[in-house]
Amino acid sequence: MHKYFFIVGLVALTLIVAACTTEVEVVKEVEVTREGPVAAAPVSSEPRELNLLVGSGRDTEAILQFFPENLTVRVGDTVTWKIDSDEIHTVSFLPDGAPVPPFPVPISGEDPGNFMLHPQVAFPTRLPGGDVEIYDGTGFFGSGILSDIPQGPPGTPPNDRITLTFAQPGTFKYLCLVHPGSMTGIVEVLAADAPRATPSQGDIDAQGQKESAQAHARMDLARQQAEGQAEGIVNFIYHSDVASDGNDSWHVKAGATELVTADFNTQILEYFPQDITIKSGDTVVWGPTIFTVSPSTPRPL
Ligand SMILES: [Cu+2]
Repeated sequence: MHKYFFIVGLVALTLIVAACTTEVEVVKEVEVTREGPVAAAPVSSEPRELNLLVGSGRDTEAILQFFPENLTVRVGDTVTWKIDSDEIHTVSFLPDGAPVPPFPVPISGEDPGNFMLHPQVAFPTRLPGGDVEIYDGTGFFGSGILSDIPQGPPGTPPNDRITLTFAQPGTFKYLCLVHPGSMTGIVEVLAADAPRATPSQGDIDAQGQKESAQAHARMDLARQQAEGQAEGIVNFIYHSDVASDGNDSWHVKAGATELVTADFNTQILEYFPQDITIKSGDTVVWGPTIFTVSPSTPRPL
């Protein structure tokens, strides 16, 4: 395709240059060749090792997403997901039709008010130092809580990744058990000899970076909305002076997310505002984000 455009461009340039001179040389015969559709890259039967990232954002910013979210591999390929976020996540494949394990579960034999993390959420299915797990499309495979901060005794490496070798063709959905409602991904596994080309690590990185840039743009928008600076959004860090006792009631947002597109994958773990000055007798309500585009109520601070 490039060759075709190059030759057409060369012809056009020749005609333009010719037209700008007093002695016009007419090009009578030009050989233009068009290459056919780009041939699929030769299918490699060599198993590959591929890498994806889990989450994004540091400190008070958390993006609940896999980068990239969708991946196509081939039977025999090995995929590693590595945490890239201060927020904790999991990479978990559930058996078909299995319910999502709850995050906290009661502790057997203890007070009903005592809870613990569900073991499928907390712990990896691969034993430390064990062989890479082979995913055949059935059973439960999980990373446990991924974090780049070591959680064990001194010298213990962080549980910051999960590696799986895919042994069966199919389309497999996985999710984060910490954020099961908003953080999912798909691995499509082609047969080892399928004629379709699969993305290279470079393609995967490029797609991941593109999706990450889009997510960070939504994060920027979420902050603008939370601070009341986004177009069409009033500053809803406000106080109400309608209390019957004459005291003011203030609302402080606990956390923020991008609301116009209802994207709950970008989260800001801050209070808006962080600092507030009130008078004795006033009431402060910390609550979830209140969203309004009305310029009349609530009253801007
Ligand atoms: Cu998560």
